[in-house]
Amino acid sequence: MDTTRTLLLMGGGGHAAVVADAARAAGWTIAGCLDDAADAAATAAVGLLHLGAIDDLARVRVDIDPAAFVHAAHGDPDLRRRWLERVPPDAAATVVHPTAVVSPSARLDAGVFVGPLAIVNARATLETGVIVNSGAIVEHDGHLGAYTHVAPGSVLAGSVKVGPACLIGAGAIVHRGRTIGARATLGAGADAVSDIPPGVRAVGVPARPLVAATEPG
Ligand code: JB3
Repeated sequence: MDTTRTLLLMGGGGHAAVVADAARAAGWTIAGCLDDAADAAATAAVGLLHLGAIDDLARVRVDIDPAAFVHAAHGDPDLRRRWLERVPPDAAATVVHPTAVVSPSARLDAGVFVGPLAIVNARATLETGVIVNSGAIVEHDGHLGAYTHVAPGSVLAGSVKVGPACLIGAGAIVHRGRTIGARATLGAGADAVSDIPPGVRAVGVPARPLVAATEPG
């Protein structure tokens, strides 16, 4: 275990607290966080020292440790992308909780987070900024597009393909070989027996696109 690495978090809310716990357990030293809205008291409440605003990244990194790694820790995929784009490519940290099981043949790109008790099985590929949250399972040959979030306890069976910036809700299931289109959302507990088209929000068992109620007319 390398205990010399320093990690700076972008974001100081709930997800940052989860990433900080995982990173500490994996041997990182957490320098603190950058957060625009939360003040020092708010980030201290989740155990993080508030070091400045997001715009302070370059200065703070030089001040604390020019070799410090950075992780964009926010649930919103667009914000995570915008933040990660500001991090020098060789400084973007992938954080894996030590209780997670990640196959040696899996590929994790920069800025990925894999939470406690998650499983990423053989030949799965996780593009940049992906979150595989607590206890989620990404089975063999799965592919997760950039900034997708697989929420706690969800299960992607073998060879599932998920596009970028998707949300697979807590406890959802995606059947073997199915495709979830870019920016789609699968609701908590949904059971995706079929492909989900891009941009669609699907819920239920079996999962069906959510259609907004029409105005009475
Ligand atoms: O579902 C789970 C297990 N985790 C969720 C996680 C993946 O995403 C969690 O429940 C939340 O839904 C979310 O966690 P996150 O992103 O840490 O949310 P929150 O606890 O609300 O903290 C967001 C932090 O980002 C706050 O401290 C904000 O001040 C800060 N922030 C800084 N700049 C910003 C911005 N937030 C927003 N929305 N926009 C900004 O520009």
